[in-house]
Amino acid sequence: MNSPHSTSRRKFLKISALTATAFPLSNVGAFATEAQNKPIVISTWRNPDANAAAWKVLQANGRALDAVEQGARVPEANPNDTSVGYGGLPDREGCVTLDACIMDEKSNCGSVAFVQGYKHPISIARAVMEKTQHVMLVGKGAEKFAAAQGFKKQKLLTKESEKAWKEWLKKSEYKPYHNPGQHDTIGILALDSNGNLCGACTTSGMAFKMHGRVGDSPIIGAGLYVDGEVGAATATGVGEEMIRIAGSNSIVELMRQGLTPQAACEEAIKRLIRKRGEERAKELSVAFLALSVTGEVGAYSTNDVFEYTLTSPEKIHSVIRSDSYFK
Ligand code: SD4
Repeated sequence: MNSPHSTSRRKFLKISALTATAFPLSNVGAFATEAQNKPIVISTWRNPDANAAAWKVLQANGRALDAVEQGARVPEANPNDTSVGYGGLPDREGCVTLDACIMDEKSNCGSVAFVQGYKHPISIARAVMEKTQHVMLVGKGAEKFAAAQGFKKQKLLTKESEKAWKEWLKKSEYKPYHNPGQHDTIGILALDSNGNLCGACTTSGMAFKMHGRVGDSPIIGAGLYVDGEVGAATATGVGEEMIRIAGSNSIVELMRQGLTPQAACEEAIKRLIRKRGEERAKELSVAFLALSVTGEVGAYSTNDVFEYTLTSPEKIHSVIRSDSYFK
């Protein structure tokens, strides 16, 4: 009889063999030389205003890094976006705690997690990247750093979010596994006209999470990964799932082996579903978005609620429905 290990090893070898045959490793690096340098921005969910802010930077021949930061700052400042920044839904203790990270074409990166009292964690993450020797600062340390950098402290809990929290407290049921359509963390990827690829991701995390919980969004490799020679990926949904499979990094590595961004996103979602089993995975809302250094886009999600916003010279802030595993 086969052990479960030998079965899954065979499955793995089958997948690896397919990948290797279809996409020989000699393709590595091909992306960089074929880049057409057409600017493009993609972001998770319906985010035309964020894309517009990023596009403004790219149209002025600016850096992809500035574009993704400017884009991410838009939902961070919007009180009606209850998954990001100001107005984000709080944890179960009523605290709005924010996670964010940013990464450039040379794999420089900065990240903050469990930050309270600052509206723009993405800009604090960028300051971590550019002004410290570290990649990640969390909690009080990140807040102390933000204050020293001149970021202004402010209250992030709006009346509406406080009301939603008080309502939640009545039953205090945390159901992150059945929440389709409720996620609107922004992951934003941009390619500038110099062929540089950068990404940013920012969120207030899962509503009513435990105090101190950190999701995938500030974790380099889980909620965001960028390799300027290959491509970039970002994620939204139940963060614990993306962390388990190092989702965004896995997608970029699959692209390095020659998979299209679409095929790579699909493989990451299928990997997650194989591990969870279809029954349980049906209740998981997870989506990935990817961009190759040649400007090719991929998007795939577990359930059919995910959409993303694309801006290119041909398509101005178009909202596109992603394909999904469960229809
Ligand atoms: C998290 N991935 O903290 C985030 C949640 C999310 O829209 O995507 N919310 O797990």
